[in-house]
Amino acid sequence: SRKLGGSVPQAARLFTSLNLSEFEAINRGDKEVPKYFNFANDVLDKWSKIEKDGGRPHHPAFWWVDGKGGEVKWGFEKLGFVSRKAANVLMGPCGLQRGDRVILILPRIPEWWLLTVACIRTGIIFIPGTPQLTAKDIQYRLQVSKPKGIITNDSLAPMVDTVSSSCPSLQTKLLVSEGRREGWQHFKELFEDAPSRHDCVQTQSDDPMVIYFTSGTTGSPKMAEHCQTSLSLGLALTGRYWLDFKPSDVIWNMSDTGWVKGSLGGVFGPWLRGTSVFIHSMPQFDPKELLKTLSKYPVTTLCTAPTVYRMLVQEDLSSYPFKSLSHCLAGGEPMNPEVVSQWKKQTGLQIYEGYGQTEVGMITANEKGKPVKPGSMGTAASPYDVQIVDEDGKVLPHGQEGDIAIRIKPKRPFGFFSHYVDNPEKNSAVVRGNFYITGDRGWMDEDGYFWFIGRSDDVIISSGYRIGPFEVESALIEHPAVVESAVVSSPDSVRREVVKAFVVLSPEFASHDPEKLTRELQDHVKKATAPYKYPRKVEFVQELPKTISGKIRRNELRKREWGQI
Ligand code: BCO
Repeated sequence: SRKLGGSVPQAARLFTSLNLSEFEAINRGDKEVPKYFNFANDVLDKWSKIEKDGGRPHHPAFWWVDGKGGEVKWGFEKLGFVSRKAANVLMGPCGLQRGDRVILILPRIPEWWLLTVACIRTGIIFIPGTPQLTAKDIQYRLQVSKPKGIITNDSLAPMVDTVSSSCPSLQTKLLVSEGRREGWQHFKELFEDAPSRHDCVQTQSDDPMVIYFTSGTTGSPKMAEHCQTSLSLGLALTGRYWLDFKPSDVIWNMSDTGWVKGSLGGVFGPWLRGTSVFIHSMPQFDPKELLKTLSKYPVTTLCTAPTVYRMLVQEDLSSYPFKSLSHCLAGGEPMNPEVVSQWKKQTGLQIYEGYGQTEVGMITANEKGKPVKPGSMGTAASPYDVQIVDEDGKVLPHGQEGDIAIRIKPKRPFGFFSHYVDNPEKNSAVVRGNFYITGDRGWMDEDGYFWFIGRSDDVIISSGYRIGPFEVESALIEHPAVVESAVVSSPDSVRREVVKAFVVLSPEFASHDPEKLTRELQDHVKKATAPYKYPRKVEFVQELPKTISGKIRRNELRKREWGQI
């Protein structure tokens, strides 16, 4: 049954309906965005009160397990208590203040949630990063975002220490681990001693809240900044009919803490609705472990990447009777219709695909209650007016391929990111006429359903990761064997597409064993940049196709990979 704690209690119903209708009015543009908003104060602390008054089902707001017997359960009241203490750690011994930037790189451990909420309480701008980042990635992030602090664990702290001398803005290093490290403050110790009283800062709705690094075709990742309301209200609301949360639901959102989906499906979306956030922290992804967890815990909603469903349908699903699962969501990359029907055949459950981006959240979705067209990304997610446009920004008729775009004029919709930080060129490059251009190509059918075709640029979407070819090429060129390389997407049955590198070798390496060299280059990339970007396919070539001016024609190589030429 979907109803864990019985019917939604009166107070909770009142809270969700009152606030959501107000927020939806803002979404539609019928109401002004409130001048002040803070997710911790205006949402979490309200749920804490409702919970205290007995108005919420009796299951945790946050429920974390590690599969080895470790378990953490916090109600909203406890979440408030621990995040206030953490807020005092940040503002007290760490010397951080409202408006300061902090890089937050932690795996899926409870401290990530509590420090995220603490940053919101204090108005500290947090910059999440995946724990797969390497020293070089961290150095780049430190140098361009100029944060005052960094929070990480003992696996990543040594990397930070190798690069922090080149980042003069950095004053505070906070270690989340059992052990200690010279030059780092120890979170656990400071947390124990921290007072539990903290007055949430009064943030304005348009104050910055979070910055995500996001990859593009050219250069290194760019900083996309979200304000206090865009992610926490706007994007959570745009995903509302897709996520379909009730306070009695328990969602397991599998996305990493470094991605916007980690916050949308693991913080803002569920907690806006009083829903329980469930996390099984697996050091290494394992489909069998995932299925065991769904059989053991009362997870009602699973949100994960299509690659995960592709891996799951290869398992014997009949051996894992799900305890409570009733709503399955997929996002981050396109889903294939065969997998949707295999999953439905074996589990009886529909997969609802959504399509979104770090910058703007959910763009289209297969919403609960609407017919699903397998293979389609669903219809425009409220309040976005999503269209297919041509190169002049003119709306194209149904059925015609073009750029997937969101109308931003005359009024920029609620939920949009504020801007790319310090990047006027990128800010103007994504606008064409009245539209924000997503960089994705697709078409819309006569019923308003969107169908994905591919990227209009060289970005690779593999297993839900957005990978910039330049980042992989930059890593490859550091290896002595590589004279030059071109990185493009290549088809793959599980990850839909993978990174493929075409490599021109230096003469000294030309006679090396190609298999050994492939592994060496792959390992090199895994060390030089976040490992998820490593080229799963490598081909050695004599030369790369180039334009007359000497620019590598990635497009030609990609088309070759996909059998288009
Ligand atoms: O596959 P390999 O074993 O060859 O390589 C894997 C790892 O083993 C390796 N690796 C990881 N840490 C390493 C390391 N190697 C050396 N040293 C380390 N420290 O690197 C490769 C990483 O690949 P992976 O992350 O794909 O691993 P895996 O285990 O195959 O995981 C599969 C998925 C599906 C669980 C994973 O790919 C995933 O989580 N994908 C989803 C990404 C996601 O959440 N995207 C959403 C972005 S936000 C968005 O789209 C906006 C929507 C609103």
